[in-house]
Amino acid sequence: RMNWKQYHRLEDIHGFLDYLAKTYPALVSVKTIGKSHQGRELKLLRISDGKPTNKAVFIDGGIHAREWISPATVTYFINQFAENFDVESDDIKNIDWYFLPVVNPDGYEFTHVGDRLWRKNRRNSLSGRACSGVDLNRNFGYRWGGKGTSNNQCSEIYRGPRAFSEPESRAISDFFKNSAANFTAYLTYHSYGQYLLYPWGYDNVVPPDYKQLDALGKKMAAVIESTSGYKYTVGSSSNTLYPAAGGSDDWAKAQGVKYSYTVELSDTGRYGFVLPTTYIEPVAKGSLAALRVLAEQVNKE
Ligand code: 0X9
Ligand code: ZN
Repeated sequence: RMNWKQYHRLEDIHGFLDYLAKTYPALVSVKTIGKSHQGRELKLLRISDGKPTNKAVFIDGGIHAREWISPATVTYFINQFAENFDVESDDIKNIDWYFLPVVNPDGYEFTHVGDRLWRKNRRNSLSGRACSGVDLNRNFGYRWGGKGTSNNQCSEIYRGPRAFSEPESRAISDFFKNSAANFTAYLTYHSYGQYLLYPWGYDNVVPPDYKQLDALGKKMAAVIESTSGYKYTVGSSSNTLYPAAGGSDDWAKAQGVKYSYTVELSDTGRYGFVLPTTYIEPVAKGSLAALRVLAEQVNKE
C-alpha cells in the first residue's frame, strides 16, 4: 500500500486517506470540500482528538501540479500523526490538523500521463482553446491581479478571469469561511528552492508582526538543517523570491491566520521539480521536524 519510496497517483493518495478514516474513525475523518474542473474530488483529511480547547492548523500541498515532493511530504505528515497519535507529543495532540494534500488533482494527474512539467490547473483543457490552465497560486482573493501575475491564458502565471474563479482555490476559501475552526497557522507546500517564505508575496512590504514570522521561520530552518542537512532561506516571499499576488499564503494571512508560510521544499535546482524518489524520506523528515517546532509555537499562542 502506501509508502514514501515512490511518488503516487491520485487514486493511491485518496485511497490512503480513506483507509485512515476507516481505520481510525475516532481520530481521522475525510471530507470532500469540492471538485476540480474535471470533476475530481478535493479530499481534506482531519486529525483531531476532539478536545474543544484544541488549536487548528491547515496544511495543503500540490497547488502546482509538477511539484511532486509536496503531496509526498504532506502525506508523510498525515501518516505520522494518524498512525502514531497515541505516542505523539501534547503539542501535536492539542491541535486539530487539516490536510489537503492535492489541491490540484487534474494537474497532478496530467503530470503523470501528459506533461511532467505542467504547473497550472486544467481549466479549458477540453474546450479547444489554444492555452489551458490557471495558476491557482495567482487566483486567491487578496490583492488579486497585482504584480507577478498575467492576464494571458498562455502564461504559466495566468491568474484566471477573476479572484477565486477556479473551483480548486474557491473550495479552500469556502472551507475556511464555513469552518468553525480558528486557524493559527497555514502552511502550503511547494517546490523547489529550500525557502521558508512568509507574507507578503504581493509586494515588497511585510506585515506588522513579521518579526514573529521571521523568528519562527528561522527556528524551523535550524531544525530542518540539524535533522536532514538541508539549508533553508527564511524571508518574506516578495523580498526573498519575487513579488507575486493572489497567492494562498497572502490570502490566509489576510484572513487573520497568524503563521502563514509557503514552504519551498528541496532541492535547490540540481533536479528541480523532477526530484528523485530517494529524496522523499529525508525531505519529509526534515519538514516534519519543522512542523513540530511550529506546533510548539501554535500551542503558545
Ligand atoms: O510562484 C509561486 O507561486 C511560488 N513559487 S513556485 O516555484 N512553487 O511556483 C511562491 C509563492 C510565494 N507566495 C506568494 N508570492 N504569495
Ligand atoms: Zn509551487
